[in-house]
Amino acid sequence: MHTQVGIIGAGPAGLLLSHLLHLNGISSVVLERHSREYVQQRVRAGVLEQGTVDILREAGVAARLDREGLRHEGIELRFDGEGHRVPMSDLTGRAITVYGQQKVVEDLTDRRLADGGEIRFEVSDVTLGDIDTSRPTVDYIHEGRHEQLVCDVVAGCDGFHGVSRQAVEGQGQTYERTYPFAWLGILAEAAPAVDELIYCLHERGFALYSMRSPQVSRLYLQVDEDEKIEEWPDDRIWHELATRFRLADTDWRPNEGAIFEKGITPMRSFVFEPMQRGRLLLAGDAAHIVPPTGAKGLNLAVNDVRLMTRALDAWLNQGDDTLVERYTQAALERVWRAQHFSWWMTSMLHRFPGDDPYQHRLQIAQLRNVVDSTAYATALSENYVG
Ligand code: RFL
Ligand code: PHB
Repeated sequence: MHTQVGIIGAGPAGLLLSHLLHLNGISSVVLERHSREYVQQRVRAGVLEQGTVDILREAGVAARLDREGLRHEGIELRFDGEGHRVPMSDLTGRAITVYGQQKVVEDLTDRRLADGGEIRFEVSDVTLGDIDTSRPTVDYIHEGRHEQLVCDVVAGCDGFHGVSRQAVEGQGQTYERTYPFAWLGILAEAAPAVDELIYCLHERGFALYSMRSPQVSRLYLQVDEDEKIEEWPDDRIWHELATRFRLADTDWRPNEGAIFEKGITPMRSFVFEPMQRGRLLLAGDAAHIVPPTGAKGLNLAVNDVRLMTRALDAWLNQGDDTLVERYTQAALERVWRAQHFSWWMTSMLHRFPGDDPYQHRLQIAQLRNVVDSTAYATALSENYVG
């Protein structure tokens, strides 16, 4: 079977790429390892930058996002038992939208299928052929049969554990940092007790208050990197959240409710360069990941796809490969800014093993700078809203 762009992975990067290519008259086939149901219930990101929302709107896939997305104009930084609002929109003129990644994935899948797009779920043994030829191939197994895609270009959108990066791993450079802690995240049937996100530093570690809707809270706790989820019964989670979010001299605590999702996420920074080699281009988590503290992962994936669409449009529709050649350089500019921001937020807001009280006071001093100085607060806001 021939298609212009063979896309590996039906996460946000692969699905959005397929849709944007379609709008530019370019054909694609998406190959996904998991089932449609599995991909759509996978709980992940929640914060969309304004630029991400703009792209989804321009692409005509934001009807539900516009109805259900929660527009936020600030965040709270909480430390030393006090909350401090960072008025991001006043400082930057831009805002973020809280809208679950699952919903983005569902909206894009529905739209691709409604437009007659080809997404093959539950494929296995995806193998890339020679990417240095002008007709690269992708072999895979679907419904027990061996199939082959013959493409002009292969787009590796298969996330951090995918196969595309492996095809070029020996020919590039990786930059990596693993953090010595993880995030335990929950979804609960509980009305959020706040209107905006709270990023909180406590002596016992980081906590984050987020949400998915007026009825559903999304909360995170910093835990040890080798923490076992079985060691966190619901009562322990609520008790720890109440402790970390406590405001001095009050009994303020998150609203509690039935926990219907619980998971532990490792914290890692990773960049692979270059993001293009021969006829293979990488986008999203396949090429780079950030710890979730800056809420950047999904937004970077969307930015990569925006740049890749422009490059492939110029190449496949007009025969001009200049933008393809420049793809790595263009994408990495934002990637490294986001790497720095995510590292900075992570360092400022987490307890590291071996940290002494001196280190904790330094973190508090840094946070005070951010909330007291317009320059610091603006820098944080500009990076956060994107
Ligand atoms: P994905 O979403 O991992 O999708 C890759 C897809 O490829 C499939 N796949 C394969 N298919 C075929 N053959 C193979 N060999 C394959 N190997 C893999 C996978 O099944 C999957 O469907 O990557 P993509 O599209 O690049 O999207 C990246 C985002 O998912 C990720 O960056 C964000 O979720 C990160 N992230 C956040 N980003 C934000 O912008 N804002 C946030 O608030 C935010 N919070 C988060 C996050 C990630 C988290 N976790 C769990 C990692 C919070 C958490 C807890
Ligand atoms: C989320 O709502 O899942 C979320 C929000 C902010 C982050 C990370 C995750 O920094």
